[in-house]
Amino acid sequence: MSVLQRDPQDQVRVLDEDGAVVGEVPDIDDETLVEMYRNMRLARHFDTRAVSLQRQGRMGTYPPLSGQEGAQIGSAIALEEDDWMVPSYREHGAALIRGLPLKQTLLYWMGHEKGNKMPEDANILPPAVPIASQIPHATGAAWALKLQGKTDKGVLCYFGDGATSEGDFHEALNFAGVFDTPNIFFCNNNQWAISVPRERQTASETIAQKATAYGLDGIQVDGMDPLAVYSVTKAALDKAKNPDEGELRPTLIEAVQYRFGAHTTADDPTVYRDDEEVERWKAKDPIPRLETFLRETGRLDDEKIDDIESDIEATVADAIEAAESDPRPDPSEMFEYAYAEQTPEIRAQREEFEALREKVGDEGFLRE
Ligand SMILES: Cc1ncc(C[n+]2csc(CCOP(=O)(O)OP(=O)(O)O)c2C)c(N)n1
Ligand SMILES: [Mg+2]
Repeated sequence: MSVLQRDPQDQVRVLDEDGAVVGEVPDIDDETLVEMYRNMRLARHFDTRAVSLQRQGRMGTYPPLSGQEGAQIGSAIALEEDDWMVPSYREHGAALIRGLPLKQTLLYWMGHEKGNKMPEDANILPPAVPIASQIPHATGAAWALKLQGKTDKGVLCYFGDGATSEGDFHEALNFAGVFDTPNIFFCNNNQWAISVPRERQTASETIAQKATAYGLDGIQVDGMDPLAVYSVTKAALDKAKNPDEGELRPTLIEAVQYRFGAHTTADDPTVYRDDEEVERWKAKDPIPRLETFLRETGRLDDEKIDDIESDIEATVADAIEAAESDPRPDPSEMFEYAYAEQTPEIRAQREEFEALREKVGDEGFLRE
């Protein structure tokens, strides 16, 4: 029976908090398992460095991902090359797996418009900051694939628990059910939408159960268990591409997890949540859990971990160096990168901006 055929209240788990096996270990080769671990460590290290760059005034506002590596890497690794990823603004780890270089993520948060320009072959959309706005885009992209007869590709869309209160979420799921599109809707339920707790977001017992209203499978997974996340995402992708008779393609996955840090570097979480809560969730940290499993099954040892550590430190340092040495962007770049061909409105705005720049000079924009 598919892992998706269960009650939306029945959370899927593979590893417990101590890394012991409590469910069905997915069929993943040893190399990919170690890659999963390496990328989770890389995402954590990148995150720590990014927060410190912001604190040093070397980067703008940044949304940290620590605590969410299991959900991001576990799901992204399940994608095949031709699948699509539609992220929110916190998916730096998932995006890296899809082929978005760390330098590009840094440029985005350093305020370079070029940070919006996704590599052509990575099949990923740019970060979406307006909450839930990316979910109808994901349904539209999946519908387009279906209309083109390309249902061998799935579209994995990430959003937060707060996004499920937006109309866009409901419209996107409803449409996906009616048009039977190859979508995986992946909710990163990290318990908070800035300072609004999960229980103020919805009276539903789970977010996964919201799928039922749209006729879709809804599945809750331990989002800090990368193996469980991989299992459900892989099953949802397989079903999106190749449903059984009577099955609908789309799935809603609720990955239950916690963000260890602030909402963004502009937020102070100590004013709305207590240390005891943070400590309770830190005990579920996805990284040591996977590490214990990999060590105990002979896939990882001290020597390999040392190699991984020095490799990720060098990788992140190189990305920072590359991003910081990128030339300062030209202000006109703000009109680029959103469309393959500029719309008449954007062209007109650009012309107006350039004429004004000519007239008053760049200094003129800085006057009070
Ligand atoms: C449409 C819209 N409304 C409000 C905001 C301001 N805002 C930014 S993040 C956020 C909370 C989102 O929480 P959630 O969906 O749980 O995602 P998380 O940040 O926890 O990953 C809000 C309200 C926004 N960006 N877009
Ligand atoms: Mg949230």
